[in-house]
Amino acid sequence: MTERLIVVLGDQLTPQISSLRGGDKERDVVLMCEVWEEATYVRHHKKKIAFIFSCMRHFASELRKEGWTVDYRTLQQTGRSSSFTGEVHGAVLRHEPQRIVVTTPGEWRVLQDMRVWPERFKVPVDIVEDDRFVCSPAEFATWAEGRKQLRMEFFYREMRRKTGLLMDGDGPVGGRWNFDRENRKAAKPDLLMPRPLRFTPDTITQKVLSLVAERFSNHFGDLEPFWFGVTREEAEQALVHFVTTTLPRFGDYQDAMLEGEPFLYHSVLSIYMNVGLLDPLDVCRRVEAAYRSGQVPLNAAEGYIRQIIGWREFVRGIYWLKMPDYVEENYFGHRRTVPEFYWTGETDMACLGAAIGQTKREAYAHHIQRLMLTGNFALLAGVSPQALHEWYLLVYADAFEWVELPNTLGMSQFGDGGVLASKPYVASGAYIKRMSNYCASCRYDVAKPYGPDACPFNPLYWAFLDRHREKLAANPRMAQMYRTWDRLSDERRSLTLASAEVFLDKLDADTSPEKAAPAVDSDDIADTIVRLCTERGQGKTLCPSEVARALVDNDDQWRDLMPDVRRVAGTLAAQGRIRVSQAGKLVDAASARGPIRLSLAPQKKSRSRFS
Ligand code: FAD
Ligand code: DLZ
Ligand code: SF4
Repeated sequence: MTERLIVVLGDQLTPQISSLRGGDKERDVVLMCEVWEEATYVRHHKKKIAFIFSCMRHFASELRKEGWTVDYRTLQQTGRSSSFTGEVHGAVLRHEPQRIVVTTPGEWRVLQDMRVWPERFKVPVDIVEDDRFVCSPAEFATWAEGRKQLRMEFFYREMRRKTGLLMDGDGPVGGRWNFDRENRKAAKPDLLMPRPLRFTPDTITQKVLSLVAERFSNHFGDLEPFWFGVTREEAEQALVHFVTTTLPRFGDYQDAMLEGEPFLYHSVLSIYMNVGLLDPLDVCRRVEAAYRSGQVPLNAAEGYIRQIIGWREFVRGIYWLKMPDYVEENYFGHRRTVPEFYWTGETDMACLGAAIGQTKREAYAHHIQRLMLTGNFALLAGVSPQALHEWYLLVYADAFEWVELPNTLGMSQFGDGGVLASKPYVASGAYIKRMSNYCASCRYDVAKPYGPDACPFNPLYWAFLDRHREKLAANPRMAQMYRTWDRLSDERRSLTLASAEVFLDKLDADTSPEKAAPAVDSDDIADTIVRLCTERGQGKTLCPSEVARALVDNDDQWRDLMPDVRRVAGTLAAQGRIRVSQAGKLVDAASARGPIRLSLAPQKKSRSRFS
């Protein structure tokens, strides 16, 4: 009989991961599974699925070489309706383990599913901490407690002290914690650009590429050329390549953007760190060593280390501190759907065309493109942070909810009202012109403030500030912008606002009706829930997606309606008209994460069954 069934997920590909550490190669079985639900709960970029599946298959063979018994289930074996829970169930039947061990997943949704496993499988489940981070969620919560504001810079100093990275006794090396002032140079096209290391797909990767091409052809993005590393050795080579060729200028050009240069001086290592092929702390130590041996300047080393032990750790702390409510936050009440061109890359705006085009090709855009191009535009245009969150989660190969959600909803959309950022990251075309060379080849004129040829970022920027004055004017960091806006003539202001409106109307008209966010009345949702539950019959359940699909007759729209269906279901449950359950237990529709089921409220005599 198997002692432990050790479940290893697609972003837990670290031989020393906590779930494996206490394991026994003679008596335990490792379960790894490619499952449909993980690949499709958002329609991930084809390259991302291929990357994860190939890394998983290589990791399984690495574990087998080390003597582990691995029960690896390919997508061909698990099939179209597979999920983690279904696969673990199958493995429990096959191996009859005495307990299940798994490292805490990176998504709240998956953790909620796991919490049901003990009762479902009648086997104890140890969900052990993911200690591949410098700061645990508990430590972050302690740090955050009692603070009026959570600011990365102060958290980062703590992490420097804790790790000893770039420390000189009790103080920072070089006398300053942060060398960002030196890191805002605009890149010149004639600079000699390094490129991330590329790898040729081996036979395992080639098989995965065929699988993804066959099964996920309707997903976003280009599958090939596929050049990501998929093993620990390849990730290590990519790290060495970065430190020796690219890191020296990472700091200088961290905020720059350049036409035809998707990677600039960025490391393209997040994919490897996020799935577990590189240890983030080890990466930082190697960067520090490069500084201490004189290979790279301090502004580069400090800037890079701050991204990892500062931002990466900080956003994870926020995620676990604020979930599950965080994902629903929408400070500005933005409702617009993701513009059509975010899916096609076809736009006259040269900067966005470049960022989205490379996102399609590479499943990668660097930070400033994500923040100041696609993020900035979406915020100015009033795109729903939830819709945008889904977009970012599916388009980037490094996107896992713990890191993507706080960056999107918090940093980029200010959807949390300032938990993560002290002010919205919004900018007009002037910023983009300063930091890039996109404007030179754009059909729009970055110098024009309004009118049909004006750079759309310009009127949208002022219209955004004007629209949200009540929420933003009191923020001291925004005061100067409001003063500038108020100094403009009435005529100039109204021409600017009109220009923004014309642009947004056109944006809406260009968004295909299939993708437009459905507007369905709450009463209609309530009627449909009750009707479908009644049709299904007493004691039978249905999925909220069935309600959403019944309300909109389009394959893409129903997802956008899901938050509303859950909200209305919660109201109906509070009124005692229906019940909302998860794995047979009554739950609160608003706070429950993971799949819920709806059913008619039981008649009085059967009510005791659930009490
Ligand atoms: P580099 O520029 O070389 O930076 C070095 C490393 O620092 C990265 O590999 C990454 O591990 C870390 N890092 C840098 N900035 C951040 C940050 N803000 N948060 C967390 N880690 C950071 N990063 C992800 O890993 N996954 C995501 O899904 C993700 N979504 C984002 C969404 C938005 C809207 C924004 C604005 C940022 C997002 N980021 C995300 C952060 C950042 O853009 C990426 O980490 C970075 O672009 C990855 O490329 P790189 O490895 O070349 O990074
Ligand atoms: C993202 C992803 C995808 C596409 N597929 C799988 C999979 O088939 N099997 C798996 O174990 N993990 C996958 N993942 C990663 C999981 O979604 C990830 O573990 C959760 O998002 C938790 O971070
Ligand atoms: Fe982007 Fe505006 Fe410049 Fe065009 S003019 S590239 S839209 S910032």
